[in-house]
Amino acid sequence: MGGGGSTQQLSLSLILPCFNEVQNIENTIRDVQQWFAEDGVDGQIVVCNDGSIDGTRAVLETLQAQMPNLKVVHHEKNQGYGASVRSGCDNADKTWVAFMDSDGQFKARDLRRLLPLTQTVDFVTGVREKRADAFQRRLNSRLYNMLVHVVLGVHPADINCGMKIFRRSIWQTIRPIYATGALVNGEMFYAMKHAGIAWKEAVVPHYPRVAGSPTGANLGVILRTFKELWRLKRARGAAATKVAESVAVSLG
Ligand SMILES: Nc1nc2c(ncn2[C@@H]2O[C@H](COP(=O)(O)OP(=O)(O)O)[C@@H](O)[C@H]2O)c(=O)[nH]1
Ligand SMILES: [Mg+2]
Repeated sequence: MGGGGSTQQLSLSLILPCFNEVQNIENTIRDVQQWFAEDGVDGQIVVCNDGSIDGTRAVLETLQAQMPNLKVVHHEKNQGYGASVRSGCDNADKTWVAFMDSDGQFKARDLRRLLPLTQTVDFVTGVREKRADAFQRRLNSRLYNMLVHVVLGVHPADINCGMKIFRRSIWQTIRPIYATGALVNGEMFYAMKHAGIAWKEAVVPHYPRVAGSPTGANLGVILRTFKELWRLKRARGAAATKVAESVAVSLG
């Protein structure tokens, strides 16, 4: 099965934004490799290690020595989820680019749900079927989705679903300029809206985190989410570009 719907082999770079996932990253990478082998994918994995301080770097260096199709990009300091997705995509070499979380909450083989839709559009986004997260996290997300719908005028069902796939040829058009954090997805949808790029969505499973801690549980991240919401709200009514800019500044 090939991206674009042809029967030819799928050429895919899978991006894994990764921050302090020493307990998960190896399993996640091995699971991706297994799926590549099962489905005969011409696959590359690009991990963006975003300044991890928990030993993630050493694990990645060991795996890199064993896996020729594993590329690792390091940020010396933590720059945020959005910056990490961006660096990963900048380093993708294959025809299609997908990204998903490094913590095991998505499974690469579930990209099978998105792939058929790449026959007709160049960007497919996931919708978490039953989100395996705590109430507070889900509530934050719901408010965030509503606000981004209103302010940026884009309407995906699950903006920040961590599983997405797109044709690499559109990357320079959708590449986020302002967002270094969670707004990264909103900015991509906004860019697609203005460029007239069609997208579709597919339901994907979401699995509980089995090790490590979600950053969504940190007070700092919750406050940052609300700060982001507040900045967006204050900027409402201004040109959407200005909105993105102010949010990016607030995320600094
Ligand atoms: N690059 C980068 N990735 C991050 C950061 N925070 C979280 N992540 C990654 O983003 C993914 C989702 O993070 P997680 O903490 O599980 O958030 P949640 O599942 O939305 O609650 C995981 O793969 C994390 O390793 C960050 O500051 N930088
Ligand atoms: Mg998670």
